[in-house]
Amino acid sequence: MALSRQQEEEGAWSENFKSHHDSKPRGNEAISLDIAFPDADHVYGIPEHTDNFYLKTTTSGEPYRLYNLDVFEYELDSRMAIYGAIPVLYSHGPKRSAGVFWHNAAETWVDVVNYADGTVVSSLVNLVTGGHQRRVDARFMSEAGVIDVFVFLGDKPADVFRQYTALTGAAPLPPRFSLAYHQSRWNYVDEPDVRAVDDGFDAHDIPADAIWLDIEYTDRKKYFTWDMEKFPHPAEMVANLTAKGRKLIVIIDPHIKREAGYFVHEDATEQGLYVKDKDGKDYEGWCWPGSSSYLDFFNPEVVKYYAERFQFNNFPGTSKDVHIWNDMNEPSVFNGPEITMPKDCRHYKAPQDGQDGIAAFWEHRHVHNEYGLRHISGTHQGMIDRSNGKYRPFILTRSVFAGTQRYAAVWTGDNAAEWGFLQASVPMCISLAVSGISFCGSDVGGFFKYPEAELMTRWYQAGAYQAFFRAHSHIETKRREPWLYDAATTARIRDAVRRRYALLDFWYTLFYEHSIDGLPVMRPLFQEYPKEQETYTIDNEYLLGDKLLVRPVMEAGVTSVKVYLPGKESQTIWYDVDSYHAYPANGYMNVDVNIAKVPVFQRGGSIVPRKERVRRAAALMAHDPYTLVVALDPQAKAEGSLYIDDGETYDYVSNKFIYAKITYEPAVMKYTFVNENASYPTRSWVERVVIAGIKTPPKSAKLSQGGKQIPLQMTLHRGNNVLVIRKPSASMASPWEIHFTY
Ligand code: NBV
Repeated sequence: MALSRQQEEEGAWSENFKSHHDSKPRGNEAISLDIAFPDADHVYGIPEHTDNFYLKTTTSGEPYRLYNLDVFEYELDSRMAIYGAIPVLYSHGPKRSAGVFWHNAAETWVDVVNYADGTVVSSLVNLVTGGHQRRVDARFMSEAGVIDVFVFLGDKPADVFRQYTALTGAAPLPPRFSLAYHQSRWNYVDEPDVRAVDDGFDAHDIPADAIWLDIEYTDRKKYFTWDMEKFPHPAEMVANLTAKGRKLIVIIDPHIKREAGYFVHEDATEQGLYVKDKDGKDYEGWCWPGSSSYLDFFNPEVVKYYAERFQFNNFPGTSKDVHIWNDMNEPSVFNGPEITMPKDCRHYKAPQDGQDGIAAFWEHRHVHNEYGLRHISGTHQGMIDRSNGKYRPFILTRSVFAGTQRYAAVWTGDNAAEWGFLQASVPMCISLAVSGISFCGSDVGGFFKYPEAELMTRWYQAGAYQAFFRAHSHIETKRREPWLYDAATTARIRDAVRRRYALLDFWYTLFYEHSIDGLPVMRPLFQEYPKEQETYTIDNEYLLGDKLLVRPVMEAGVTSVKVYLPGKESQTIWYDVDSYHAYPANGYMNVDVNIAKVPVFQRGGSIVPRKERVRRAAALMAHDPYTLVVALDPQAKAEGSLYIDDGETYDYVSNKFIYAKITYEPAVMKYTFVNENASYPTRSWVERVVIAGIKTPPKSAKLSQGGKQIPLQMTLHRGNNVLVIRKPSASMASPWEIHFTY
């Protein structure tokens, strides 16, 4: 039976969704494109989902959905939309890599067919093509917009990952403290509570760099204000923290309480700064503060107004050491369709000739996935302006779009204290990392529910090797600061956090290098070993730069885990970082693990800088001495790098930093500067050089620096082929060499 015109157009010109109505003023605008990836074994990307890192054929079930949503208790192993949407997809196979960036911020769905999956479609094709065919097809479908597609071609994954960040930007160098450990909770309830948590870290000898305040610090969810009963002296509270080198991070959500007398609401109403509803009136939704409206960050006037709110005199109690957390910016609207803003809301659009009526504004439908990006870019602007461009801001965002990395770090939202969520944190962060966002982490311990000691321990151990390392928890869960567990668990958490601090300068160097080359910091194995097909589906281990391989223990009660060591063809050696025991790359091996063990391996051929003195916070370690761990390759060579600056200002832009290359070969180890006229007055020095995998130990070693020659002491640990040069005392402020004789 033929459909009537009215039936045919059902949903085309307006649509009802539960109790919501979408007026669809432009009617249907959907666009779609099919893309084939010949010679591809797998495709990756299009975060944010909880599925595996490699994408699966979607012929059964739903496509991957990209629509930024505040999903309550999101599911694991799912293609459902959650907080972030980055429409970039990569393919890879032994022959080549490719990428496609579908530049569209409207609701998007992506179907995937991998011909190797043995689905109906692919088996038909296989029948026609006569057997296994390496090919993946993808179909991008967006609800609105134009087709604006970028294609990246390369021999290997790094080529295409780099092209994507060349297009959308690499993360700028973050302030150094932000790579250290963060302590958060919804909520630290008042000033004495913040004080007690801060002191707790000292009392238990656990380093920490930032304490976080969630929404309850505000005067009834009015951002840029304080609850003056619970937080009567914010400036003093901040000063207490900064005296120990620590920072405060406060939340600022994008919804604004509609309350007479609240300055932001009054200004926004008077100056027309809110997102409009379909009829052009200020849109009113429901969020934490009750009735709320939403700043329209698409309007440059709004960004200007909002950025000014971060001026120190506009936000009393804040200083350069107060950084910002932007949550709920999908945006989350409790009474909106799918807990977000109606698609027919209106955003500002720059005036252009001849545009009136519906062409004069952006429908929310067109720009939905970009709302959070605009929010954080306003925060970023405000934080730079508040110090007249002197200090680097740190921002954490939940909503994500292409380009988010230029402004903020990302966390994976409201997970739960379950092993599955710990496991999901790795593929989620690698997927974000190849999509530009290296600065990623999950709520350590899980947001909902309570982690028992083993899960908590394993989460800290895993978090210590993820870029963004923050414990956080729901307001209704039992308190779980590290010392609230039994003494043995507290000790293991302490150990995990200290492991992070020991590697802080390594992390900082990786992020500096990322800002230059745009490559993921936390990277999938196949990025470095693109020909090794076993690596294509590994997403429970990853590399930090090209130097450390991490396989966190993410399973309950295990006494051994399988670790894949890549690089057989190039005869790579991997050194266990705890024992310096050398393992040849030979695919999978079993590694025994007790509750204290975190399987981490250093690649032979690399040098990793460490700082091993324990302090309360990163700032206090700035001038501490280094231990350089040299892991030898089969030719007894290695190289690494080190970046040093003041950790917080933009002075590095005018060359006030040291970017050093460190090389080792049997005759000489060298520390040289890569940046010409490098200048940063570091007081750091080398307190130890550890050389792992030494076959022929030298008889003597001599440091030469600034025209002086100093003989050095060495100890050989025969059992594990490790040579330790004790106290070379070379200054890191100028180049040096250590010469060996045999
Ligand atoms: O601001 C409260 C929470 C926050 O702790 C969490 O990290 C965010 O993801 N926020 C969500 C709002 C409500 C959560 C149920």
